[in-house]
Amino acid sequence: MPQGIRCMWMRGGTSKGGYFLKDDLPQDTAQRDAFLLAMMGSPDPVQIDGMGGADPLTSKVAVVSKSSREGIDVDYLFLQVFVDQAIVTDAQNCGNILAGVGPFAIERGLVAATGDETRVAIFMENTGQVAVATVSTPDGKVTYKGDAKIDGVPGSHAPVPLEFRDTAGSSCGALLPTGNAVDEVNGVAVTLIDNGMPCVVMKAEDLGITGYEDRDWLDNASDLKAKIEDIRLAVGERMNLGDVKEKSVPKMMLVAPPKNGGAVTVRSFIPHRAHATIGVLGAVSVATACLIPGSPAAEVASIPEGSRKLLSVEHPTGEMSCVLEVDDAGEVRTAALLRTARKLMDGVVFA
Ligand code: NQM
Repeated sequence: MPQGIRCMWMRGGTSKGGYFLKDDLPQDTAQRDAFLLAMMGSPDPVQIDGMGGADPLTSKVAVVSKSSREGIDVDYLFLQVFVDQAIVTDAQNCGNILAGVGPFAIERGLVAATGDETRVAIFMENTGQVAVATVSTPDGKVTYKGDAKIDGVPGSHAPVPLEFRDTAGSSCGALLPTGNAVDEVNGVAVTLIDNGMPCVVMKAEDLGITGYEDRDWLDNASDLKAKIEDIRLAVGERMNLGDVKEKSVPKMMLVAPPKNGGAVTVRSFIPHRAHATIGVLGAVSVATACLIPGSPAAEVASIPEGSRKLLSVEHPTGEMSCVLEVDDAGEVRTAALLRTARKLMDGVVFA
C-alpha cells in the first residue's frame, strides 16, 4: 500500500473531504479502501489518527478522472468512508462533494477554463447519471471568492450552480421502486423514493417528533433512531438496494410543514447521524416527494404553481433552494441547485 498520495482537501457544499485523481490511487479496490480508511483515521469515532472530522459529512472522498464518454468532461466516483466502522461504500452519490469536482478538475488540468465561467459536465459513476457544474474562472483561473451564500457555511464564496437531468431511479431503478406513492412500514406511512438519492420520506409527527428539533437533540434520541433504523432495514429489499445494514442508503427523511415561508421542513438521518443541513440529491428527492399527490410529504408541503418550481427545503440550519422543472405529466425532468466550494489544502496525504 502506498504511504503518501497526492490529494486536494476541499469543502464541497456543506461537506468536506479528499479529492484524488483516479490514477494516483491504488487501482485495486481493496488496497484503495485500506488506504482511504487509514488516511481518514477510520474506524474510530473521533478519527484522531487521520484527516476525517469525526462526522460522516467530513469523511468523504471524490475520485476524479478525465472522461472518454461523449459530451462528458470528467468521471466522478464518490466514496463514503464510515467514521466508526471499517467500511468504504460507493452505494450512494453525493451532491455536496460534487460541488468541488468542477474546480478540482480545472485545477488539475483535466478541463480547460473557457472564459469567466467554465461548464464542467460530470458523469456520476455511482449512479450513471450526469450533472453539469458551472465554475467561476475569471482570467482562466478557478476562483473560490464570490458573493454566493449557502446555509450551513459561514461567509460567501464563488457560486457553483449544479444542474441534474433525469435522476429518477438512480439507484433503485425507478422513482418509486414499489410503484406506490405510499407504503406502510411498521405502522408508519412512508414514500420510498429515489430522485438521485434513495430516501424514505415520512411525517415527523408519525414518529412522535415535531420535525423542528436540532441536530444534537436528534442525535441523542436513541429510541427514535432505533425506530428509524428498523424501518430502514425493512425497506432495503423493497427499494432494490438489497441488505442495507452496511450501506449508507436509504436516507431517512422526516418532514413537517414549512416554518419560514419555504415548501417543506426536513430532518434527515444519513442514515445513522442526523444531517446538519440536508444532502443535495436528498433535497431533490424530498422535494420530488412533495409533488406526489397523496404522499406524506405532499400532506405537509406548500407547493408553488407552474412547471418551473422553486422549492425551498428548510433544514436545521437554514434552507436549500431546489429549482425543479416539471413536465406535462407532472414528472420532474431537471433539478438545479446552488452550492459553493473551497480549496483548503493541496498536497500529499498519508496512510
Ligand atoms: O444527497 C450526505 C451531503 C450528503 C449527501 C449524505 C448529498 C446528497 O450532504 O447529494 O450531498 O446524505 O450522506 O454531503
